[in-house]
Amino acid sequence: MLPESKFPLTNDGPARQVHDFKSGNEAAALAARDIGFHVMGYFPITPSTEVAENLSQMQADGEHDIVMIPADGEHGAAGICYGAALGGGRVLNATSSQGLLYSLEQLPVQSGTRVPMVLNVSTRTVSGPLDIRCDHSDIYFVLNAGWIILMARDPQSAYDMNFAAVRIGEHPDVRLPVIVAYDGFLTSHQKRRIDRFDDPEAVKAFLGEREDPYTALDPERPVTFGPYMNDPDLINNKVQQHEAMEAARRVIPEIFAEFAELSGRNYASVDCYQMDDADVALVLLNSAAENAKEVVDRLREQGQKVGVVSPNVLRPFPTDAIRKTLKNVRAVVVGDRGDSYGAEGGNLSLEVRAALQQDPDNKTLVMSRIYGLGGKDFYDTDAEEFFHEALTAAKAGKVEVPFEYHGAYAGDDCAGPPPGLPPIKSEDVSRGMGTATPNAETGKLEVELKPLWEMTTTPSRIAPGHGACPGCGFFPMLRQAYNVLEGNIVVLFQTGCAMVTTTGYPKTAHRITYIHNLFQNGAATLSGLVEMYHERVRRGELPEAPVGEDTTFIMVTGDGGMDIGMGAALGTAHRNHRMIILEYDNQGYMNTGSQLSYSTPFAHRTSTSEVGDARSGKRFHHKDTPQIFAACNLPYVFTASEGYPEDFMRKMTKAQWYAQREGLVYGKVLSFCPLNWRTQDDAAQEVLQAAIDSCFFPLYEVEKGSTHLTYDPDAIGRRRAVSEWLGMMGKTKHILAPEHADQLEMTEQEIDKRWRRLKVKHEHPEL
Ligand SMILES: Cc1ncc(C[n+]2csc(CCOP(=O)(O)OP(=O)(O)O)c2C)c(N)n1
Ligand code: SF4
Ligand SMILES: [Mg+2]
Repeated sequence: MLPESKFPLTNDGPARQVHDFKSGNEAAALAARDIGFHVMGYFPITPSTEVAENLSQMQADGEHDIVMIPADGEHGAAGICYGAALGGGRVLNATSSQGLLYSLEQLPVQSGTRVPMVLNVSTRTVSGPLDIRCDHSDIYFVLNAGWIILMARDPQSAYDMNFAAVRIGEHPDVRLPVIVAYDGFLTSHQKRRIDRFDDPEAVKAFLGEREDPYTALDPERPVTFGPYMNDPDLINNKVQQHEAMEAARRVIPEIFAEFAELSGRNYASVDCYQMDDADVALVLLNSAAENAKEVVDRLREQGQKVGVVSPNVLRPFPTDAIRKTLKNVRAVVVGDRGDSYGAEGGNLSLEVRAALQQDPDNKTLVMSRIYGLGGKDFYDTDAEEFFHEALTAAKAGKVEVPFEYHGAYAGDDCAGPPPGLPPIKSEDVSRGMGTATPNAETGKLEVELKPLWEMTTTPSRIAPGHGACPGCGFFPMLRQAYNVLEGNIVVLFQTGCAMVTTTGYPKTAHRITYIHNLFQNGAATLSGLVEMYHERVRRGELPEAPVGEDTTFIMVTGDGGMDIGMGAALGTAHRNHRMIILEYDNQGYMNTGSQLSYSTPFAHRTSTSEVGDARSGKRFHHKDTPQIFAACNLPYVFTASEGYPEDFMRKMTKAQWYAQREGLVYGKVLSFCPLNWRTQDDAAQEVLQAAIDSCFFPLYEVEKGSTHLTYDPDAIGRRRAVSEWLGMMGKTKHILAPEHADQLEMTEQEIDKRWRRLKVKHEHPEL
């Protein structure tokens, strides 16, 4: 029986609730809606992206008014959240894997200054190599960040823990930010029955108001947040942080009890299954523990006294509860979905061992197993094996193998990658399809192109057959670029559709050297390689090539890569390394399911700028990336489109010339994406043409600081209305509806303004 409730009672029970059928991400988003956070700062990353996507749809439908701020990367998202939380309201974020790691630097800042918020982590393997599926290697990185970490084993607990997280973090004795971690895909994407609140008053009463001792928005009480603090004071700050964590040990059960009163669902710091008389046990986190419980039932039927232990709270680590639970257990296998390399155990194993070690009488044998990495499934047979190992150790009274990877297999030394097309040699592709010659009078380059039909005979540096959608514009674009590029090329692809669709271990479509780095750092990585190349040539370690015949370095990036990777790209541009940054702009984060990028135009529909009765489309204008790079005083900046091959290939010819001799080149290419633009697969030509003729995407170049339009629709009488272009795509049709006339007008005005400025630059010799 639940104690008498202080919340409004419905149906003679706890708060009124309804059944629903939701995944973990959906449940987290519903919790966010029901909690009514003030601000969400976020950046999309699989598998947590759906939290923001669901909230975007709910917002478009008028279901909540959380201010959702799409950050330029997770580091930015963490900053947005920190800043917002300093203002005293409730703040939310959701991320995974590299996203969590990219925000890691900010996490201790927030905990160290004691600013509560809630961060949902849909756990995923960290790179490299890149793997989008579940393990706990990301969450393990955060164990020392000073955040409370609640584990959610299924969609129901993902929903519930968000409510508890708000209260725990804001408790006056705690005041710490809180993570709610659930398993990527296994929980984030699997739908289960959940009960969710249908009782705003009861929820409101449970949550109460956030009360901050100080905020950054109180002019009556100006406060200094984060003063410069050295020895001898800093250690005291850390003691207070430690004390806050210790207070959380007491507060968490209290809040869980209150939550049980509200919901009827009871959480303990450690979830124990059949542990009262267990001889052996598995200690596992989240969904794997649920699988193991089924095996417990089977083994118990066979007379084996087995059980499962699974912390619901990882920080503060429930040391006492673990020690008590395992006191009489003879052998335990601790499974870690992530290694602490070189420590002979993952973090959970190490902490369980440490907890037991504090009890001098404890005799429990502990084995550590690394399992389920990179999304490797944990089946009941795996749990059976673990139990078998624990039972064997218990019987023998000793552990044969204290630490091991479970489920790894020996590679076949003879296998090797499957044979593909042979690598492309420099001479195969150096065929003079584009020739750049400096004009002594203008100081600019003039380009001669061979006829298009002749170019079709140039072998491609990329193999035919790829995993992209039919009609994807990236491949024609790359083909056109490669047509005119001479000699040896090294490419670095940042994360995105182009990367994912051309490499999938153990295969590659690249017939030249290819590198992947994550899109927050590709430009810096390639700049390092460029300098190593030139230095090794200078030292005589690599052959010196005549000027214009040495290796060309190209970074291929999406428009999203130029959001999160902008800092690294601008650093690279300011250092003026001899390389090309080639951006294919498909107007969104397509690889992760069409979220808005800063290059997504105003009012366009994406999965994080949904269209509904209350809201519709992206809320700010597209980023003018070429102008940003032009302001870096680079030798050459251009825009192009795969719909204008000759124009693009002329520009690529120039790009190579400048990148080999003078420094960094940046090019932005409008690239067709039928899937997310919501068009027919074969509509590239007409849609791109309309984007260019409506002056949304002007074709121009900035050569040595001077702007030159390479296509002027006004001058040749081909200027078209912006609405013609917008009417061609499913993602923009709503803008033409009468009720969105203001969006159309704002779009037209912005496009026209940018176009007029560009024309002025084109006409002025110094601009
Ligand atoms: C630090 C980090 N955050 C987020 C992601 C998830 N992510 C991978 S690709 C991608 C979108 C890339 O967009 P863009 O550069 O435009 O390339 P496209 O997918 O459109 O081809 C995102 C958000 C990631 N891999 N790493
Ligand atoms: S989503 Fe768009 S960019 Fe990505 S492969 Fe498909 S068509 Fe190409
Ligand atoms: Mg993109």
